[in-house]
Amino acid sequence: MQHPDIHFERLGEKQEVAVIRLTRGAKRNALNDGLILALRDLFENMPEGVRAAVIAGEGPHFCAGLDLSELKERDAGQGLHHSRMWHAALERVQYGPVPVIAALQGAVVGGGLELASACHIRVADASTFYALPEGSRGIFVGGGGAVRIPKLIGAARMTDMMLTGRVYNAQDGERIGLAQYLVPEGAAFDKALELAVRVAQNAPLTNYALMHALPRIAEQPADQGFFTEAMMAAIAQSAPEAKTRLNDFLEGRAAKVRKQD
Ligand code: 1HE
Repeated sequence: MQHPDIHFERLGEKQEVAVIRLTRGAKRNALNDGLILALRDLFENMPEGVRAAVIAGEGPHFCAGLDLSELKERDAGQGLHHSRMWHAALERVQYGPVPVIAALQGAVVGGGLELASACHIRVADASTFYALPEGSRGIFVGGGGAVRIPKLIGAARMTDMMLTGRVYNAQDGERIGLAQYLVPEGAAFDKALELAVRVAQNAPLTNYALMHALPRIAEQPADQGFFTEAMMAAIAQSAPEAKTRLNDFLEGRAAKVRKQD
């Protein structure tokens, strides 16, 4: 994958983790159309053997959102298609081939928060702050934020962020559910990579179920959700890998669950 504003590399013992770094630091990793399309292409063509991904930004900020310099010339029809382009790209992140962990620092704003909310796990360092400045720029979210962000923090908090320009700091962001992990300043990437290596060790069907079945089940009425859950459970447990792992536990070869300090 070649794009001037994305650095792609593979890490981990078996090169099982894809690291995708936005390298447009001079523009605070603002997402122009080229970058959005490159992200889409990258997730559509993830190399064989990759089992988890980390997304990070170059410099002190994760992402300043939509590249505002590209916005001003668009009419309504172009705006619609532009938003749908973001949807298609971030859909590939959320429902793509592998779980994605966002390493957050500094600004996670506007479309940057939309990108982060399409990821499966968010790790924020202490410098992180979250905002939806669309409200004050006279626009609206267009990258799937209206669907994904209320699922994380509720519609009331998102409404407040957009109506008042409220900025959440790293601690409050973790408290309300914008990130699942809060780590000291500068530590987000290492923590995200550590988690990605761990996620990559799961049975692929378990990861698939979490990425593709769980969010759909959560949208279904309970009766249908229970049924879909049963289907997914049956498929996952029938895989040879599941049987091996269960035997490993029963024969004392697998790690037990231990209390964390
Ligand atoms: C940009 C952008 C951008 C920075 N588009 N160029 N997003 C926003 O409304 C956030 C706008 N950005 C900011 O509030 C600040 O830049 C930051 C808090 C992210 C960082 O501040 P700082 O002081 O570190 O950097 P800076 O000096 O403001 O910016 C450095 C350069 O990046 C500067 O360009 P330069 O040529 O003068 O050096 C900025 O113009 C440029 N830059 N952010 C374009 N966003 C699918 S719909 C989604 C809708 C949205 O995302 S709306 C929210 C957009």
